[in-house]
Amino acid sequence: MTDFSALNARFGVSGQVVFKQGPGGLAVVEVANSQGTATIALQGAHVMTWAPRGAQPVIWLSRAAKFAPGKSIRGGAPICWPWFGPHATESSYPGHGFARTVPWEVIEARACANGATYLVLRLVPSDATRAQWPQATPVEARITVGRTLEIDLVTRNEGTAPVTIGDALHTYFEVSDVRKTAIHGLGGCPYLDKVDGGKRKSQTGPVTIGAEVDRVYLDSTADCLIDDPGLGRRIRVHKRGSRSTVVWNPWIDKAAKMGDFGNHGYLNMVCVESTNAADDVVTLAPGGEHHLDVTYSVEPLR
Ligand code: TA6
Repeated sequence: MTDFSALNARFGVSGQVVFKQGPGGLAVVEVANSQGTATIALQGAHVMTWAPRGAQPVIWLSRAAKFAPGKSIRGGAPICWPWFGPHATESSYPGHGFARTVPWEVIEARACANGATYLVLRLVPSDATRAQWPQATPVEARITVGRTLEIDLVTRNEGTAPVTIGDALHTYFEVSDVRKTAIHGLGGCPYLDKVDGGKRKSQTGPVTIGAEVDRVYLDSTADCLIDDPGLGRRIRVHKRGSRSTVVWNPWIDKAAKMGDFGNHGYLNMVCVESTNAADDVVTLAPGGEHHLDVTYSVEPLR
């Protein structure tokens, strides 16, 4: 049982940060400051909502999302760690790793001088996580909520041998109509087309979506720009420590099978994921640290 009084006494920030019970009994942090608002589940350090003050939500959270201990939440910014996609050798291990379904603890919460709020959460290892990942690699999510949202996922290798990880911020974005959305920043990149048997292809121009899309873009380090004429806005995804990007929309049939997308939910979302996926894994030397550091912002679409 989460002791909310103790959490609020230790980490609450007057007028900005409150810990409380959220949907499905999950412990959440509600952040509200002069620049923006966010809700973050302690399970998975999962940013479920974020909006700059006075603006539309930027992050899509499924209306049919299920909230339960040990289950991943459909929408928000799930953290995939310490591998992306299926485990390389153990098919019984969870897809996208275990980080998004286990508890994280609060390390720090404070108001920043510029009015934003800074939080640090750390994954709590257990016998179950150690059985799948015995390596000594503490991982923290350093989250800044303001007019922009920054999530810096930091992995440190405290062991004596090199460790290879994959990771991602599998972020779902809210769009007015995905069929009228264009994603810039991936032109010229090679990609693995997972809806076409993993064939290697090359992107020409912006990515548009009118059917199921599941692609791993390689050599992708530029900002991704999600242009949404319906909402008159451009979402910018600026990343460091990631050389691949996944673009995903399940489209109607897969969304219906998943059971937590809601009716037509797939039309109002697109995942543009800042990843270390496929061959783009990260090897950390002993003592080494990796930052997957992503800043999300919104600008008017001209
Ligand atoms: O990142 C794209 C992807 O790996 C897809 O293949 C897709 O099935 C998805 O993520 C969602 O995965 P999840 O485990 O959250 O259902």
